[in-house]
Amino acid sequence: MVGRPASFAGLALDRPRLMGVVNVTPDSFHDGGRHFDPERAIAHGRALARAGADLLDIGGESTRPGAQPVSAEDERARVLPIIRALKPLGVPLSIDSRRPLVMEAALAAGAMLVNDVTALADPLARRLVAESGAFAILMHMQGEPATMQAKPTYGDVVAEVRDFLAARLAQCAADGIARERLAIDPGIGFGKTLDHNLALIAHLDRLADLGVPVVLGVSRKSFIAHLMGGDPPTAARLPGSLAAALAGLERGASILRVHDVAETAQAVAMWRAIGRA
Ligand code: HH2
Repeated sequence: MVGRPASFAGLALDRPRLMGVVNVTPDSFHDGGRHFDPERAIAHGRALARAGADLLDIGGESTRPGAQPVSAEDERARVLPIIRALKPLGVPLSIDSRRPLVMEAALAAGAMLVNDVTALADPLARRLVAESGAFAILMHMQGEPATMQAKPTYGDVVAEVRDFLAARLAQCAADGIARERLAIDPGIGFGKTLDHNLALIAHLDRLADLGVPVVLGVSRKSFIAHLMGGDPPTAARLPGSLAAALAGLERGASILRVHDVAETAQAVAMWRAIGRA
């Protein structure tokens, strides 16, 4: 058991931090199309910051199951105006991308954090993060978004995700990225069944033991619908999202990646107050 990290991306981790999601896409699984218009994306980012977001994660490509990739040029054109407009807020900005070209442009425009669902698989991405001094989130995914939910298979999902993230942390260190600049994420819903997702949240402490901050993204995801044995639309998945988020905090998550910042902030405030009482 190692001590918990004190800070990440300039934020003290003495309390849970909320990363608000700004999807500048037509097809994201929950809010696709809602903030595709740049003015709407910018207004949404500002609203999330007012609601208490500690970080804003800006994405220009959906990675939902079955999503088709977009070109790096299109992705860059979607996110850059949003990053430039939100920069003056003073809230740390994250670029949610797996493409070095997009990451590089986003960092130049004012982002300080790379959130990569491929955990910096591309050596160019690792070099970029090392040379720029940016922060990065390494997320686990089995397969590719287009096919990852076809047949997710693990022996021991918690051990395999932990081993993957430990190996990628070591690779990043070998490539010159300071450990203090890295966080890890189990990648809920990325090549995982309901049982895989539940096991990863239940045993998140085993990831936290790696000694870097743990990011958890459960917000509105389909495992909540699967638990209920049907398909409640994403609009009806807030209660399950909040319950899973608090369970993650109990087990060592430091940052929650959420669509609903105000609602999550209230749930976290109550959870903390009870913990202190
Ligand atoms: N989930 C999504 C995207 N990026 N990054 C991290 N670190 N962790 C996650 O759990 C995670 C992520 C999927 O959510 P969203 O961005 O809302 O949907 P889409 O990929 O359809 O745009």
